[in-house]
Amino acid sequence: MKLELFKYDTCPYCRRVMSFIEQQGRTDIEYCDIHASEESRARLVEVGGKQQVPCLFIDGKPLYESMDIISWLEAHPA
Ligand SMILES: N[C@@H](CCC(=O)N[C@@H](CS)C(=O)NCC(=O)O)C(=O)O
Repeated sequence: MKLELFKYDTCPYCRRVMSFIEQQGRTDIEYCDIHASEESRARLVEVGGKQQVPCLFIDGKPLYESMDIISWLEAHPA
């Protein structure tokens, strides 16, 4: 399963998700920083329909909302 987290580092909701990922110790998530990469920002808007972060792409399917992302990660450990 391919997991990509669209984020930027000063976003508190992104930090919440990233802290959870660190706590879980999982390394199967690729980070896509929408402030560092115009390609990532454009892909988020194109696929997700909006620029809101955090957004977890699960095999290319977008999941928004930090608490929903955390719940999904909790239910699907690496
Ligand atoms: N309820 C959302 C809030 C996310 C949110 O407000 N993200 C901000 C950045 S900190 C954002 O992307 N704002 C721009 C937008 O919504 O287009 C969550 O918990 O993930």
